[in-house]
Amino acid sequence: MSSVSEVPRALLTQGYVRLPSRLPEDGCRRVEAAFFQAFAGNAAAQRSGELVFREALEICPEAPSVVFSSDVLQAVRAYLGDEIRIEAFAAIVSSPRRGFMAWHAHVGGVDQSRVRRDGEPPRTGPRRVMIMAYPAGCSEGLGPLLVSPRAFDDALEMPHAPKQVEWPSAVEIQAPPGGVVICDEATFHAVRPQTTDRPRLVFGAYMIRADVRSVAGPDPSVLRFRTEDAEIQRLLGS
Ligand SMILES: O=C(O)CCC(=O)C(=O)O
Repeated sequence: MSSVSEVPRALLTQGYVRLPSRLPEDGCRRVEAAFFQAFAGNAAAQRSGELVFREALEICPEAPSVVFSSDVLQAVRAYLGDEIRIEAFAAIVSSPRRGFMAWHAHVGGVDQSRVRRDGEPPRTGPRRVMIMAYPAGCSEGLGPLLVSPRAFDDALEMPHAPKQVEWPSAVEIQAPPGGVVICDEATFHAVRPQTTDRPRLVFGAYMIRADVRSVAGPDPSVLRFRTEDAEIQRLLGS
């Protein structure tokens, strides 16, 4: 993809898009240092190989301003429209101990199973995306992302077993440092196991159209965002 005008078509026809631009290098370095330090200091996370930071601002208040760059927001708005909101925002740090992250999607929000149970309004058009931002990249050895391309109206059912690493439809994405991938909520994705000892960091941000009633959210952590950043305040609806 070389320009933002191609984002809507990419998301409608293949369910994901890699942004041509990268997040700012200095911001990436600072958020990386903050989250890696928190991961290193957590004995339970060292054992399990994964730590999910739902209160990401407590670790690094700058994180949303780094992830919601103007290029990222322009791409999301091209698909969802001008009025968008942050539904959830978290960081995940992992090590090779975690192994394979099984295939899943986020129809209705972070926890798709909860949304199914509570009843999701019909999905008639683009309404939610998941932004995956990689300050240190996800190159070979560092857990490349796997996505299963889909057109917007394709069936929502999972086509293969969640723990089967190699889906015949899978596309592997190795993002460079600062790389960003945006998926429609219905796009199945997974993460290959890491093979290097370096920790891996991903920010997962869920954005919805402002007029969409979110069954799952907004996430309590997002409601606790305190920021001077005017653009982020707008994205919070404040
Ligand atoms: O770690 C990644 O690359 C993807 C994260 C993910 O799939 C998720 O948080 O739902």
